[in-house]
Amino acid sequence: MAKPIKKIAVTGGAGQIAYNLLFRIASGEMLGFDQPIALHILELPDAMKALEGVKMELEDCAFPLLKEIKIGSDPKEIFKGVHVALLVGAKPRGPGMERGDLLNDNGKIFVEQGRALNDVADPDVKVLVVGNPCNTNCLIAMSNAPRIPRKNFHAMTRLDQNRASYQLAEKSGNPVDSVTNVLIWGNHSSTQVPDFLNAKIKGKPAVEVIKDTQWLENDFINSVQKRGAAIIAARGKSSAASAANGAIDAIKAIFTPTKPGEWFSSGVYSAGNPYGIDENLFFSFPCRSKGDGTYEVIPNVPWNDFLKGKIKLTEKELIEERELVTNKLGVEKIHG
Ligand code: NAX
Repeated sequence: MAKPIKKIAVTGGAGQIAYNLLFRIASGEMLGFDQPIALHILELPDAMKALEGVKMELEDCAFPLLKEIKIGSDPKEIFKGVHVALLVGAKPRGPGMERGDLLNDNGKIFVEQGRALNDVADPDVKVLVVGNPCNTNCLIAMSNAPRIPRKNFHAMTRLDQNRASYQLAEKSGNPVDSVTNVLIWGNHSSTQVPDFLNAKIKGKPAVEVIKDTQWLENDFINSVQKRGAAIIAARGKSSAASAANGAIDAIKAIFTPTKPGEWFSSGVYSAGNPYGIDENLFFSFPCRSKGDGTYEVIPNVPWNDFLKGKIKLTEKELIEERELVTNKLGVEKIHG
């Protein structure tokens, strides 16, 4: 018997990440090739015409699993009954814009969308925030959706993890699928901490395979932290196909049992975390899943002094981001 339809919301549907994401979701790549789906796509009114075009293209793919496409600009309509929500749409940082301005503008989007999810989505909806600054936007969305379990919210650091995996594979001359246990700690920003200490290549510690501490502590970390900027410099546009791929991997990770001894990175709510990180942040931790859409943070992944120093910096940045938003959007929304 066919499975019941899963409804998937994607925001920013006329944007460049969505253009690389929607077709892959519709093909079955995200939730499985036996899972019928409905796409509910949200856009701003000004971009509805472009979204009509995307809808036409989705129709022209004749995807067998795609049972319905709903488009619109009212989150309360689009989020009705959704089981998975990918919050991609956000304003890009404009010239001269400070981080506080961006957080304030985008914060409002995630207040509205958090409330709409709270009111109309499936009560167990899984939410992945991609729109930047994604960790703090995720905190805002979660804070405005008290009916939805806090553990259902994720901020995307999977693209960063994938970038780090590739760098380790390339440096060591091994295929990328021989690299495991790569992990990003903290914020999806230039303070993120790509962890080489715990990464493995062909099951051996990456530090024993690569042996170049200088490269690991400097070039590796810098290249992952600054990869987004390098792509903008080369392509003239920010990462889109790789970001869409990261979003698919991030959702697949919570619907697939994690292999024993391995983990994936996700920005998750820090309450009760086993690492002593501030308790009211979305922080990227090592996670594992049973494959049922839930996850747990894996304890006891070791830090050395080098990692610890960097992790404290990314935590500090997230606390600062939270303060910027809290002042503008009301403390009770964030700490409530
Ligand atoms: P685009 O500017 O191409 O598309 C964004 C779309 O969102 C636009 O069509 C816009 O009309 C729409 N939008 C804006 N506000 C909206 C709202 N309130 N409701 C619905 N739609 C809305 O950006 P794109 O390249 O697709 O990037 C989207 C977001 O992803 C940006 O915030 C970007 O910074 C972020 N990224 C996050 C990454 C991550 O790893 N977490 C990596 C890639 C990317 O930089």
